[in-house]
Amino acid sequence: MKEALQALTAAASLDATSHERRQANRAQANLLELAVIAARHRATLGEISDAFEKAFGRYSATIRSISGVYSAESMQDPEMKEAMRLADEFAKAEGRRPRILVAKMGQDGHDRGAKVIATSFADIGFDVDIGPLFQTPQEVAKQAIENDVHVLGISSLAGGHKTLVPEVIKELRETYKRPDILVVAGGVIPPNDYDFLKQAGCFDVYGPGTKIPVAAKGIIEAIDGTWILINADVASTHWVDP
Ligand code: B12
Repeated sequence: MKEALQALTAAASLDATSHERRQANRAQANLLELAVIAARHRATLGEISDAFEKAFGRYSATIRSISGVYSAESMQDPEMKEAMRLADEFAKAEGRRPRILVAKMGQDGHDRGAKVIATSFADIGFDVDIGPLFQTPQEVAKQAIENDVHVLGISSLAGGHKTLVPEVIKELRETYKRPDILVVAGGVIPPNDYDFLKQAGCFDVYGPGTKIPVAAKGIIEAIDGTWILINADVASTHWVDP
């Protein structure tokens, strides 16, 4: 297996060099074939990826979000107007807009929901940060702290929510002592798991078909003091309506 992986890296390294060498190499080495050979020698997908990474480096997706699309469609929606009004009021009272980090963790590459939320929440009046794909809970918590967000919004569509969401909450609470950062989750999460996530400290879960202004309104109300977190340092959260 070791030799098969080395052969893969060597061929990939040639491929990653000059155009001329690449052309010459094309005639000699088929990277897919070498990857299949490595797999037949019981190399894992991770080991095959590592062999490529040595030659090509790690791919980093650039996440772009655009503004104005959602508001252009929904300006007349009374719920949208209400959510925008709340965001403006929050900004007046707090001196800054409600700020959210929309994050993706684990091996989940479904980023459309995260982009929809990031774009529409920005149109509603949030300051929005959107994290890269494939982050660890530790990286996400660090980014949330560095960006000084009010809310961490996790988008999860690949079944990692029961591990990753509690881990990021633990990181915020135990490493950074920041139980005040509200954590919400969204995406394809079985409704049977909602209570588990809430017990772990998630404020709410927003599944497929979520009405965006309704979610935005609920989140602003949660962070502007309408709801008070009274028992943050235990595993479950308790909210009271004053
Ligand atoms: C599009 C899609 C893909 C695309 C993703 C493209 C992309 N760049 O996002 C592609 C083709 C790449 C893909 C690949 C795979 N997919 Co897919 N995919 C889907 C599909 C059909 C739609 C997801 C989507 O984009 N919806 C549209 C967005 C706007 O909706 P949304 O994300 O749900 O977001 C809304 C709410 O959930 C909420 N929300 C979401 N996030 C957040 C965050 C916050 C903070 C808030 C407040 C709200 C919120 O608000 C949004 C607006 O209402 C779903 C099935 C489905 N109907 O959901 C399967 C689905 C998610 N995929 C699935 C699977 C299994 C895969 C693959 C593993 C398939 C495979 N064997 O290769 C791979 C995994 C790739 C990877 N590394 O993750 C499964 C996941 C099952 C699970 N949860 O365990 C699903 C559920 C299909 C199924 N029924 O089996 N997929």
